[in-house]
Amino acid sequence: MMRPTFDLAVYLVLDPGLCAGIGMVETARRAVAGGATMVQLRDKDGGTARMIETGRALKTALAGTGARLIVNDDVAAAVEIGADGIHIGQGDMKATEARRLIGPDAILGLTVETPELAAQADPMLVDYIGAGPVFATPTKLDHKTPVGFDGLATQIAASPVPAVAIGGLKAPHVAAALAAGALGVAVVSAICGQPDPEQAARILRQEVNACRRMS
Ligand code: TZP
Ligand code: MG
Repeated sequence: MMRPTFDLAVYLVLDPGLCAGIGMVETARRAVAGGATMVQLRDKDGGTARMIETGRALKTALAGTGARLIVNDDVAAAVEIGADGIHIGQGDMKATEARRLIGPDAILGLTVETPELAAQADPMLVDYIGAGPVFATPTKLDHKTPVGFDGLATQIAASPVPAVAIGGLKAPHVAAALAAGALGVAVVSAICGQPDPEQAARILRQEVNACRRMS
């Protein structure tokens, strides 16, 4: 087996609360139909059993779409689900430990909040960084200090691995995020809980595609 290829263009981070209307699986299904390229299962309060149940349903829903399924924090759940990868933050286990547990064939993402942390991302272990937060956001109340697009660019310039930008990003911010060096945008509330998650994802994807064509 080989590590799956992935495209950070439109990276949906699921939130159980914001997805309450139609649920996380249906939100992901519609977002991917609209052009989301990655889906992260992030369920801070769900516990491993609920992660596994939702993750299996997500895996079925995304099968054959080309979108990658990433699990936040919970390596045991990621392995059980057969997810494409895992995403960890600075407060979670070290990248060496995460890589050891998930093996060589899974994608490993790492959140960074400073250029120093970005520079420390080891390309032998880490496949991409989540860089930011660009803006303050009510979606994650304990987020670190927002860095804006200049701070984002500094983080990404320091990183030896590709980056996706996160934190309060909506379609009008895509161009600035990509100009700062991000390969795409990671979003929660720009898709989760939107009246039409498919269309919301489509607009984000069109923005990313348009910016990539111009660069
Ligand atoms: N990490 C940094 S900000 C954030 C996460 C998970 C939440 C982003 O949510 P939104 O709704 O896209 O601002
Ligand atoms: Mg984490």
